Amino acid sequence: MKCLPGETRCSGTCSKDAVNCHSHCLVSAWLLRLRKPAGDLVKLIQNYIDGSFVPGKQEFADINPADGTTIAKVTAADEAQVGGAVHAARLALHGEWGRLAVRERAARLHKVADAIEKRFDCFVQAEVADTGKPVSLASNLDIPRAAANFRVFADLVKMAGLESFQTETLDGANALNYAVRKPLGVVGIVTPWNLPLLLLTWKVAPALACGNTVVVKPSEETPATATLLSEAMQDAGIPHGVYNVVHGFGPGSAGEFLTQHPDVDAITFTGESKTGAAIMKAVAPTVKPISFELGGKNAAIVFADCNFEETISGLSDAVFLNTGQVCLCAERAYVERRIFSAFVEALKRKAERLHSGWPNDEETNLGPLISAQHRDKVLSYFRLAREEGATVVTGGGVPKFGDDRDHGFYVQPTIYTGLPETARCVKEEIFGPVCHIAPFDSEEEAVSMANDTKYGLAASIWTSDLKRGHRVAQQMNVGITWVNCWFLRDLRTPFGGAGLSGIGREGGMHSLNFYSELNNICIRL
Ligand code: NAD
Ligand code: 6OD
Repeated sequence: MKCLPGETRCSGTCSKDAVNCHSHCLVSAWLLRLRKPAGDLVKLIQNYIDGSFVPGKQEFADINPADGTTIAKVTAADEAQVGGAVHAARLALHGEWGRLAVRERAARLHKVADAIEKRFDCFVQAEVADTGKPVSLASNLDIPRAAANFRVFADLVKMAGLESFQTETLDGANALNYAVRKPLGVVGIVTPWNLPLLLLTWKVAPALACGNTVVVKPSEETPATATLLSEAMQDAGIPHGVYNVVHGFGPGSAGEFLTQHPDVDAITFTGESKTGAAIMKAVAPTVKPISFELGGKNAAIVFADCNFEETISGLSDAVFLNTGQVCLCAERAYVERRIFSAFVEALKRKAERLHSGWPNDEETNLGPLISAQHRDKVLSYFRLAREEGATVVTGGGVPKFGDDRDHGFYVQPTIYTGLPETARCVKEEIFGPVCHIAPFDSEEEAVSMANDTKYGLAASIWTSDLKRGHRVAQQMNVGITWVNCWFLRDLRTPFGGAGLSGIGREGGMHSLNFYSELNNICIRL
């Protein structure tokens, strides 16, 4: 693995491998961190605008959630630089990128996927350092999915057809209607920190496949892999200005500068519901297409006839994967009363066997939360649950390690029972490794409790009776329902949420339709 361009001092031509390079190379910094004491490896993560890495006007710290150390400084784009990125993206629409045939665009997107795979370890280490997630998760989910996002949408756009109609009007005229697909233009993409590269590429890949150019604003907590992706774009021959990255925060910073910018043609956003509301206000004056993937308070319904072992294993993932920081995680489980006690006991045992280790330890399957601020929020819900009358089955606090992890942002995997359905801990998204389990007596009651939420992202149903699986799944007021599985993804399927969980659907043709402007052409025959 060689040094990367884009750093303040590295030209990108350094011949040393990452571990031996002492220049200010982004990825080598993280690899070296594994061997050197903290504090001497502060690197600079820059914006990527019109094919160049540029420093911004203000710096902020990129913190490693596993031990609270600063792993890099990030330089935030000011309003003029965000405007510069939008301008570069506008010009690039009319350059080489705009003239490419669809098959050539698709070929370049495959090359982006190749470039991600070539730098696989760099991406994995960058994601692990930024998020504290277990290396096994970054290597098996986040980074492979990022490459897959480019491959799937590259292939799909080549196959995509559009509807046509032969029309006979009442007065006997004949016409042929057919639609053509054009890019929307400059797409602004704002993303969160929980699955940083996976969620960013989930939007960048279809946007580029449809011929758009993009300005992305990754989360301030996880700036690294979006920046590394710039280098994959360069490797793949994506022209300057097609992919731009601006760093910073939300209000009064790069997020707001981008979403308010009048020359951005569409906004696609993943994050909290209340941020979605703020962005809706920001885009309203210029009336542009929006796609929102927002929060959730997802339910799992477990029937007594489920395969018990498989359900415990599936639910353990659904509650604790990525330390519960997946929008699809189940924070509410409804379990048929006959198996309630056995189920609570088995999930407790599973939770207590999770290993909260260093992220780069292969045995680790529970990392820290993303930040001190987020941990404060999760701990405040742990306190609230007690005040609301919960029984703490397990967890509810902070683990003690006796090493530098005590400066990180870990919490214990936590299970509660005994809360009323009206409790705030049952109603509000916590976004941590926590679940409330309640018993039910009838299918109707389970459906009614699961649907009693303002969110509507995902649900999972666990039963051996497939007829019941279909019946219950079809009554869920959500965008995605899994039966006897969770987070099993086919990227061609619609993805999104109802209610507070989002607006619109992405995935497969839904993404291609969002990222395209359709022009219907009617020809009188
Ligand atoms: P967040 O809303 O705080 O931040 C997301 C992004 O929005 C960040 O880049 C942030 O800087 C930016 N932002 C914040 N305020 C802004 C503003 N006023 N204008 C423009 N940009 C702004 O979310 P988060 O804490 O990063 O992520 C966690 C949340 O995301 C959870 O609620 C989770 O459920 C949700 N999420 C949803 C999905 C989904 O697919 N539905 C996926 C992942 C995460
Ligand atoms: O798998 C996906 O495509 C996707 N958008 C997952 C979202 C996970 C939320 O944290």
